Amino acid sequence: MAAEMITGAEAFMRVLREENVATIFGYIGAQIGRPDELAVDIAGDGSIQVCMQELSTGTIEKLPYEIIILNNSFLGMVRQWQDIFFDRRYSGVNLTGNPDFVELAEAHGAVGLRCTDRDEIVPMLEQAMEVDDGPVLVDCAVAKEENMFPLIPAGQSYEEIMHGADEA
Ligand SMILES: Cc1ncc(C[n+]2csc(CCOP(=O)(O)OP(=O)(O)O)c2C)c(N)n1
Ligand SMILES: [Mg+2]
Repeated sequence: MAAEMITGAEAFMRVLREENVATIFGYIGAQIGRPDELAVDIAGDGSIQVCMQELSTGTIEKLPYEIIILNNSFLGMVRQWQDIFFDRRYSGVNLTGNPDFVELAEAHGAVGLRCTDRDEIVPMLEQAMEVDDGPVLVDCAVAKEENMFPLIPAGQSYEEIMHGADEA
């Protein structure tokens, strides 16, 4: 779901997407393949846990990529479907037991930063981009239960597309 937030960015950056967990592993290959550019993984707090041990690869190989975690303490895309189609009967989606991602980054020899306020993000990203001898992980707290639209219900067509309240 995190990758859905990148709108219009294709003009200045290449976006790797695979399903909703977006860029699992892809950013490491992208960084190795294009050493003169900066690979940025915009990840969910669920998806990063599939592969975050690869931070050690970044440390060993001195890869400068950034991992930006949009941390909503949920498997948000799955939670959204349970919210809309299953009467908010949540099952297996609450990630309040998440590890401390900043400490995990540091345990892998990478730099870990935590962003809890919108005003912090720009200076924090600038700080992250100054590190060029290893990965930086930025753990960003975001709204826990924000839904993502548009959405097409399972088995239906584009005619049944659902828009959020803020969308035309
Ligand atoms: C390898 C893999 N396992 C499971 C899924 C199913 N899946 C799609 S989105 C999602 C939740 C992702 O949660 P998170 O990374 O926290 O992103 P959020 O939706 O909260 O932004 C899951 C489990 C998948 N796409 N790929
Ligand atoms: Mg999440």
